[in-house]
Amino acid sequence: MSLCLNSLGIAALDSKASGKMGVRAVVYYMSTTIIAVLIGIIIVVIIHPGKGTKENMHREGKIVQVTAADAFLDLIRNMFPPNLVEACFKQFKTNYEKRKFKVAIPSNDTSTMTSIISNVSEAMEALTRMKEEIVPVPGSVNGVNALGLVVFSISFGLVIGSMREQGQALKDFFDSLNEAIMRLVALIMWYAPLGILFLIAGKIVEMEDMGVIGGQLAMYTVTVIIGLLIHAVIVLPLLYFVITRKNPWVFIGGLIQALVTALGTSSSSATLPVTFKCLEEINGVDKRVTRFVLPVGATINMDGTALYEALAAIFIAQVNNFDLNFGQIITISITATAASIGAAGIPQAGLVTMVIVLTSVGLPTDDITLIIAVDWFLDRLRTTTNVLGDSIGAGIVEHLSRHELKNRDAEMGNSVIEE
Ligand code: DAS
Repeated sequence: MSLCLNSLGIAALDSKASGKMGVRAVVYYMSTTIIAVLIGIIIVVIIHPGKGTKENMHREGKIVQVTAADAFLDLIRNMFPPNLVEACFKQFKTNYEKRKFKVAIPSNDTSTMTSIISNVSEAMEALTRMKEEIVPVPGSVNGVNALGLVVFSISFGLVIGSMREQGQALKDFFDSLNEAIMRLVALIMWYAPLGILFLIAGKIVEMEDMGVIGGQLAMYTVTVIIGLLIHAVIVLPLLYFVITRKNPWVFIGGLIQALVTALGTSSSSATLPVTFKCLEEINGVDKRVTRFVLPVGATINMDGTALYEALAAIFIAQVNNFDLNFGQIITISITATAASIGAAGIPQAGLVTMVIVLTSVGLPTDDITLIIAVDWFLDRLRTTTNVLGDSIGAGIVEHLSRHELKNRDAEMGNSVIEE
């Protein structure tokens, strides 16, 4: 918490540079999260780990088997005057009859588009309900709402920055406090490998107690691992190379300690101090960037979690023999993105916010128990992906902000010369 408060506060001091940086960071967060969700959906549909073992789902209204054309045209039909669409709908349907896609949609009257909207609003309502019921406040770390901390830190830093000389004492205080915290973290880091060893050893013992996991669950685990690997080993390094033209593997090599800590702790927030040190001291990323991008990223940018939630929701649908239609897939994409933003950087937060995704398409939330058995392991992998995404983001934002940062240095340099 104090690290977030300090680093964001100091970052906000330089409000000119941080304004543009903030926009670049948010654009990066959203685009990589959406790519991650798409990877999750594509990979689980292709591998299809969930065989319909549970009896067919009984939902209000009857489930009818219609072609994908119907579902898609149902979407279009409600956008144009009925007579025009009815005509082409009939024509399209006759041509399309041959290729039957198994798409199950509840035979309700509302159009797919409105059902997306109603599903998403229902999911958002589930999120607020969840805030009261299951998780005190998404994004909360040790009882403090990390998002609230982020907002306070930035505004506090902006205020100090506007105080000029009057704020100097506070700025010096936070600078030295930050230095002290980073030294304390360096001390703790030396013990981290030992702690990680015992953390994972303890979990492996637990796994043996649990006995062999079902074939479907094994396939599901493999599917998640493939999805996360595609995002972490292909998409993110490629994005870094395309934008910065630098070797991503050198950059990622500098992050090993942070990635191992993420693997061991399953917590982006707990890894944050190590991520700071790896980026600033090994990769040499400008502190004005890391202090802004990392705390916000650790709280709202969770590519691994987003990919996982979309994938797991579709896996649960498959196990329930429930074929999702186009509209429901869109709903899952939206709610998985929202759920990953709402998830805290703490162990298994992604499992909790999965409630939103399942609720949004009417899937049984108690089926989360199907995947809990392997979640302690998959959580480590998605947390590592989250930390990698935040770190690559810092590298990219620094590269895109290099001109502003140079100008700021020049201005600061001039002011030092003037003084
Ligand atoms: N463990 C969370 C994190 O720290 C991710 C998750 O639970 O999905 O990033």
